[in-house]
This record gives sequence, C-alpha cells and structure tokens, in this order.
Amino acid sequence: MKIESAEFLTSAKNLEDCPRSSLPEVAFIGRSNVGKSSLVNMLTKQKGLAKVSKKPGATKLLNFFTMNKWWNLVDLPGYGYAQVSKGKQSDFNIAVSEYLMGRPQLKLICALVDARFEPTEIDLGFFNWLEECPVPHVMVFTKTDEVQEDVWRRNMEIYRETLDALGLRSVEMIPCSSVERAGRGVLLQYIQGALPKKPKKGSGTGVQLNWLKKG
Ligand SMILES: Nc1nc2c(ncn2[C@@H]2O[C@H](COP(=O)(O)OP(=O)(O)O)[C@@H](O)[C@H]2O)c(=O)[nH]1
Ligand SMILES: [Mg+2]
Repeated sequence: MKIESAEFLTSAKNLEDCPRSSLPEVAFIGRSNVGKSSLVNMLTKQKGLAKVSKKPGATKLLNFFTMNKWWNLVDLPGYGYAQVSKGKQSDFNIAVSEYLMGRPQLKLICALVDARFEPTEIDLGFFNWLEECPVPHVMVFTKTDEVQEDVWRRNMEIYRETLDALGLRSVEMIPCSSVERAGRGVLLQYIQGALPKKPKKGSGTGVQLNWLKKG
C-alpha cells in the first residue's frame, strides 16, 4: 500500500469522545517511549505529524490520523509508565482498553515492543490481556537500528518462546526501525491485508439513489 495522504483528524480522551467516522481503523499500542509516534511519522513520511518525545508518557490522548482518505491510524497513549501518577495511569489504561474492546471499526492492533530488550513483565501482561480482545494483532519490534541484528533476532525468538510457553496466540512479528525506515513496506502490506477492500470510485457504494427512487 502506498501512503498518498495522511492528515491529523482529531484527538480523543476516551471511547465516547472518539470521532463518529466509520472508516476502518488500525491502532498502535505499546509502552511509553517504545516509538509509536515515530512509527506514525515513518509510515507517513511526515516528520512532525505525530509528536515524538524523549520524555516518556507525553501522549495522553488517542490521536487519529486519516490515511489515504480511507482508513484511520490511531496512536494510543502508552501503557505502563510508572512516573505518571497511579490514578492517571489507570485513567489511560481504562480509556485504551475500552477503545480496544469496544470500537467496531478497529480492524488491527499493532502491538509495539522494543527490539533491544527481552520480554518485560508489563508487555507480557499486555499480551495476556490482548488474548481476550477479539481484534487481531501483530507484533512490531521497534528500534532495531539500536542493536546488532543477532540481538533483536534473539529477542524476537525469546518473545516467541515466552508467549508460546504462556499459551498465548502466536502472531506475525515485524522488525522495524523508524530511523532507518526499515520494515515500512512489510508493515504497510500487513495493514492493507487487515483492512477491508477500499471501494472503487464510482462503484455506487455511496448513496444508493436508485434504491431510494424505487422506495
Ligand atoms: N534509534 C531509534 N530511536 C527511536 C526509534 N523510534 C523512536 N525512537 C526514539 O524513541 C523516543 C520515543 O519515541 P516516540 O515515538 O515518542 O515513542 P512513543 O512514546 O511510543 O510515541 C524518541 O526519542 C525517539 O526519537 C527508532 O526506530 N530508532
Ligand atoms: Mg507517542
């Protein structure tokens, strides 16, 4: 899939506050600082579209971006950031889990983990929770440029074995680097496969005038 346009749509505090748009959605989720916003910018080739921060815990809202005027990419607040007060952290978690569980147009969850490290308890806890979620997910390993290839490959392998040992779903794992723009094509292709087919222009999927006349 080629990204021909990408525009910021809106920010939402929680599920209720989400846009009424019925476009299919793909969400990015992961720990604070894992590289969600950088990946939005890498995919869209727009440096400042999503706000990247050195300080973890900056994104507190669900940020919607409309891609190719046809689907929405949703940059979710990071989970598991200890420096944010406990109350605030659980507010984010409630907003995020309600969105992931209760948004019918959500077609794919991209769960980001840091390729530099072995599985963390917080991430495993999230994957365990995800098992209850009806939406399919894919794992994206970020920041592969930061370590040697054998290191991130090994970490992917350990993740695979650990999830397996916990009896959790085995899903596709895609290595990415926003700095080197690695993994862009593979991830976009995966996203395309998860989205419904885009209706062709003029194929009559808009307002059904003929039907209305007959009625
Ligand atoms: N080396 C490297 N750094 C990255 C990559 N992606 C993100 N970062 C850095 O990680 C930090 C957090 O990134 P951000 O996208 O804001 O993470 P978010 O909190 O998950 O949205 C920033 O300092 C980014 O520059 C990557 O692929 N490679
Ligand atoms: Mg962010």
